[in-house]
Amino acid sequence: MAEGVKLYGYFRSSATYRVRIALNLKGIPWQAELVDLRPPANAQHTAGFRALNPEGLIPVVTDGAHILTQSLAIIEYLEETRPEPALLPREPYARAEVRALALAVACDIHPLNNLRVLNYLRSALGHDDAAIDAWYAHWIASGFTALEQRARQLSGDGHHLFGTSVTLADVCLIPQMYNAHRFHCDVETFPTLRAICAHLEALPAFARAAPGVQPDAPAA
Ligand SMILES: N[C@@H](CCC(=O)N[C@@H](CS)C(=O)NCC(=O)O)C(=O)O
Repeated sequence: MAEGVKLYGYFRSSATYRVRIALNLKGIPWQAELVDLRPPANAQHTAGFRALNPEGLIPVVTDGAHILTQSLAIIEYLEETRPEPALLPREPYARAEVRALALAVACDIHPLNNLRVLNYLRSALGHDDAAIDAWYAHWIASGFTALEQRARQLSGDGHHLFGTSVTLADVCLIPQMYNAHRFHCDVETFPTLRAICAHLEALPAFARAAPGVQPDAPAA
């Protein structure tokens, strides 16, 4: 019998958080495999993990013999193999708009603030914590300013980034907002995004995916 879905990740990884939300929304049973990004473990750099993903990045999903990397590719794979409930609208223009919102987070905000980028700023370029926090806050503010404007245009009910049901765009927004809070970024000026997140965070699939309730999270 083929093995079920395994998710290699870490509680605080926002790209892993996206996949946890998608798995939960689709009701797919999954098993967590811990990849501890913290030193001294640095598990993403071990030979064993790099055999799964030479990029040294999480998440990785295995589905039977399939090894999948890149959170959005993973979620689109889940969408195609387990179509219900759909995370992408059917209509092509609407699909493109949802993907654009998701990519605005996953390609234009998140990579600039990823752990390895912050580590490089600190270790190789010699920046201190204040400079790194300023870097982080700058890219959150820049990305969220555009996203807030898009949300005002595209949300159908003030509870979803696009339309009136949960989409891939929401799956990407929530972990990015979590990161913004974690790095003490000012999100007061993004009321539409905050209202959307308040609604989504209370949904069971999102609540069960939250970093703080994962088995590898430190006890509160
Ligand atoms: N584009 C990738 C990004 C993956 C990524 O950046 N993962 C982070 C955690 S959120 C990571 O593994 N960082 C390890 C490191 O920076 O050393 C995706 O969406 O899966």
